[in-house]
Amino acid sequence: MSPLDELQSKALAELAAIADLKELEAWRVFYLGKKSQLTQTLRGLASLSVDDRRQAGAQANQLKLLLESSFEEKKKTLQQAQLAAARQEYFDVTLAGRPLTLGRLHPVTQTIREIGAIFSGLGFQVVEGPEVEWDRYNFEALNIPPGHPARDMWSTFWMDYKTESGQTPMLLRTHTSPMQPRVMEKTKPPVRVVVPGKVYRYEATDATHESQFHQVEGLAVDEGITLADLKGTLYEFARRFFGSDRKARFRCDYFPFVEPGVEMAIDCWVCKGAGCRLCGNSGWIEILGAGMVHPHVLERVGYDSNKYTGFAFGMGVERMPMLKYGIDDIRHFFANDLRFLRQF
Ligand code: YSA
Repeated sequence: MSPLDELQSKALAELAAIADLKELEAWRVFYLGKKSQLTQTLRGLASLSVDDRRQAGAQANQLKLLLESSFEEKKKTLQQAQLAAARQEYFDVTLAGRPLTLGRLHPVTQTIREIGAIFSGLGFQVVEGPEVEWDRYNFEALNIPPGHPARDMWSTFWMDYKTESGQTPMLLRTHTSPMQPRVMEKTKPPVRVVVPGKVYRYEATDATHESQFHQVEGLAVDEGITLADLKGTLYEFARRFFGSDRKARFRCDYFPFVEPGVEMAIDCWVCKGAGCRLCGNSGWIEILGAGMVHPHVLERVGYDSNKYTGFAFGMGVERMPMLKYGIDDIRHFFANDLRFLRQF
């Protein structure tokens, strides 16, 4: 084997084992650089006879071409491998981002927040309370003792709670009003709170009634509060929530924990007051019950009813977006149909 044959097989074997571009450059310098054996051989050709020079020159040049093309090929292979590896971590900052599927707040949650924000703006604080409640807060502290016929106004889900002294009746609160005595027990007047939350009624559902729905309770107690404050506050709320073009109406109503008691209604969105199936042909849809807090309720929590007066109200939350956006059935809110929920 001639020295150039040996050089060829050694160079090609080493080239095959090379795994990165740095090693490849060292290989090029060694086998094809100015001081390489091959370059020296080519330079030494001048001292040979014409015949020897022709033969040795042709072989050396052929080897040079082979090593150069093998080098280029290997370089290309290594560069492609390097690019492929880099692509795995490659992040193109110019690409448009993939859209995120964001969730959204349930329309009832949005409504509760909107109502809370309006009353915050009117000086009320937002507080929350328990959904599983004692009889004494849901009824007794509200002037509705056991056996009182007004208990029938709130069909109740009862449950028994075992204590050391036996079974004590508990219930799923039928309204947010039990938060009135709960707040007053812990606070001295003046009081101004709104209480959003879930309430439960053991009753059949229809287009405007659910067995689980939401209310926002309101309570204001201070010296000198009158029915005019109640009406002014609720008119202002209705103006901010529904807009000034909707009509609001107050009528007498009865609740054992207020005297006098009223209900507030808004003109029906479907018939604009003319009368239809949704509003029971009355032209109005009731949104809340309210009144001046009964002196018995104030006295039970230790407030002096000669000094302090107050108003309270309890509004149905679902009825608000129904009126505002023209939703004709309350059951849409809890049917979990995304086509409905995505509209809000
Ligand atoms: C009254 C006087 C006060 O000083 C304070 C609060 C109240 C309201 C009282 N606690 C109450 O629950 N009255 S209510 O039974 O008439 O309900 C109040 C509002 O809740 C209704 O005006 C209506 O908007 C809504 N509502 C009642 N039953 C409902 C309902 N919403 C959906 N489904 C039902 N089943």
